[in-house]
Amino acid sequence: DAQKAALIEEIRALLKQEDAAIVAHYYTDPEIQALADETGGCVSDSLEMARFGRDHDASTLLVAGVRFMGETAKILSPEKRILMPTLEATCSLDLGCPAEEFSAFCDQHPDRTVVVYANTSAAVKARADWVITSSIALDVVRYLHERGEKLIWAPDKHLGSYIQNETGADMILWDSACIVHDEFRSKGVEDLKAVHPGAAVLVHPESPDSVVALADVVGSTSQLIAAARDLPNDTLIVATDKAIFYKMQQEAPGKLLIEAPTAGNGATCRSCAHCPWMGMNQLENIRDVLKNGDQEILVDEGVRRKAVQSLGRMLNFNK
Ligand code: CIZ
Ligand code: SF4
Repeated sequence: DAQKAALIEEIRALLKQEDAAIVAHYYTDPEIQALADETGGCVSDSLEMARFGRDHDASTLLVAGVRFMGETAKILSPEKRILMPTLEATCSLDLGCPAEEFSAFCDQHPDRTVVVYANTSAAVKARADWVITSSIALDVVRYLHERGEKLIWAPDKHLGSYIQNETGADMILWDSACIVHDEFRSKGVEDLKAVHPGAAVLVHPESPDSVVALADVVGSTSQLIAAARDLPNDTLIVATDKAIFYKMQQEAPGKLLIEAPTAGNGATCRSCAHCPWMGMNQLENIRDVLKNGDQEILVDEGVRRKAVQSLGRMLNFNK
């Protein structure tokens, strides 16, 4: 509508004026992803977001996603101004792994290499030896396992357990979960498969083991989007945040995409397959932060210097 078109025009002008680029995650609302596409920004998974942020020449990055993604951008590009639509957008995995408690836990296992998921605070990344995203997790853990290293893994227990099963690595798992993916249930996926016997099942590894066990493809958001495009199946059952359907449907036109059921529905589920923090990113607060510059990500320089090493290992990792 006309009001929205005017808002988008206003944002476009502000992006130019502020020398800013937008990078948005696949779980943000479709209109945010469309905006990032339209304005020459980038829509991607968290590894690609990190690379885009580091390599783009804009002096301001507007990170539409959740806080750890803004912090990662700041860690990799300290000279850039990093803005977010709202600093209140966090993640249950980040919340579930407080830095002091985690550091004390690592101290109890000094012989173990500390590997953490990108979905953590800057301080947790600073304590880690490696930071990894879901798109590169298996490759890195396989490599460390082959070198005989024993690991601490944090914070997502489902992703950790999936990696452990796939690689056979010796891993102690931190006990935390994503409130979105933790709600998928194998029963619901099995029922859907009975109705659509030709369907392929695509699962993000933050989902419970019993759901991962039913998957034809397990992967990060960008890996699942590629699978939706490349698989021969016309029908796909997808267990991840439903905002991914925007990009997935573009990449797999004509295919039937079906949401995997969550444990609850409507009034009873915590997230109903859409991350409440990703949903805090809106056109209005994108406009506001470009005007006011108030929701800026800052990271302590001592923390940043340590975190850039563990993140750098991932970015420089070659299979
Ligand atoms: O927050 C998530 O669940 C992420 C980072 C997913 C992904 O694979 O990009
Ligand atoms: Fe965190 Fe889950 Fe939201 Fe991703 S979808 S930001 S893992 S709570």
